[in-house]
Amino acid sequence: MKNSTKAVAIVGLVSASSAFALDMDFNSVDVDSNGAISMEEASKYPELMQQFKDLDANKDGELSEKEFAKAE
Ligand SMILES: [Ca+2]
Ligand SMILES: [Ca+2]
Repeated sequence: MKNSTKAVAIVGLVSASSAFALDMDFNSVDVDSNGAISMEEASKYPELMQQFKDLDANKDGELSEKEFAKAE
């Protein structure tokens, strides 16, 4: 019971915060096509920014395609 309530709440949050999580793919976020997503590029995607530091496994301040693949 608790889980289904939580799922409904999450669905509500996602639809309220627009659709960028749905069509966020590496090539479109990587505006300059250098193979890495800088913080500046990620800054257009608030949901990505929230995860940026966690996703940046090697702490170089950019997300490789492999690091980005872990984004939700
Ligand atoms: Ca880039
Ligand atoms: Ca990195």
